[in-house]
Amino acid sequence: MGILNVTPDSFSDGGSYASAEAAVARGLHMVEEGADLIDVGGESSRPGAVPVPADEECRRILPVVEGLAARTKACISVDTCKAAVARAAVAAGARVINDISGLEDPEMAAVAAATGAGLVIMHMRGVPATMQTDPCYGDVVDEVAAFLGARLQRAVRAGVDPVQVVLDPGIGFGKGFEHNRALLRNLPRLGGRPMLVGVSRKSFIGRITGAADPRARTAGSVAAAAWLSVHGAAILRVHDVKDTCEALRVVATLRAEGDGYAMA
Ligand code: HH2
Repeated sequence: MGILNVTPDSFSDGGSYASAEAAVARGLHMVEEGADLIDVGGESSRPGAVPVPADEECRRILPVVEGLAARTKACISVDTCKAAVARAAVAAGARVINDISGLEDPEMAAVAAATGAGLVIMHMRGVPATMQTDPCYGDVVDEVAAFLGARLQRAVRAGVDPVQVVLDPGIGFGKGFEHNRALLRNLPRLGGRPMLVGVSRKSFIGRITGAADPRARTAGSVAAAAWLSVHGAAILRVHDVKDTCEALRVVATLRAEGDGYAMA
């Protein structure tokens, strides 16, 4: 899943696209580089970010979703917490709703049920404005698993088919370094649906590699993606599509059986 933020303030790629055409071109480029999904977002969720009104979010994303839908068969997802924005984006051609709030908007599950769109349910503790202020858990893996299970049930009660749903531990969303590490090491414990993970260029990576600038975190992000691809992640949300796809191809080749050699 390639990240396409049409925001002025995203932590890594904010303000990168001066026009909808430039954003569409970037999305198409990520498809050429190997992305199966393009995640279009119009509201930053970086720590401390302030909410964006629905009409402004629509103004930012709809021309990009429409432009991409007209020009690629790749799956377009919309990164939004608002049911009204999700509904408009699906009408414009998005096929997946990526809800980082995990269904806080009471109408969100109904939009997925009515449209049949894929639904990413992510765990977040608190809201972006305050979520990194001393997050505390007992057992973070148990608590996130319980939250994701409960929100999956909420979706099913609203008429969503479980096969529409992908779950996400929400790396960096109301979690400290050790919380993130525990979640990444325990993806199979987090629920009965495929897992999406977004760790690309986040401060979790910078804390390990020492890279303060998010754009200098590519190697660390690719290493994490490669590791996650063999430890329970089904979808990886990334900025650096080409590098990640190359790493995943190497991992897949090394894992493939049939060459007559046993694993040591
Ligand atoms: N992370 C971000 C945004 N959306 N969606 C899912 N499902 N999982 C994630 O981990 C996730 C997400 C934050 O990253 P980014 O979009 O690069 O930055 P910003 O929120 O500043 O726009």
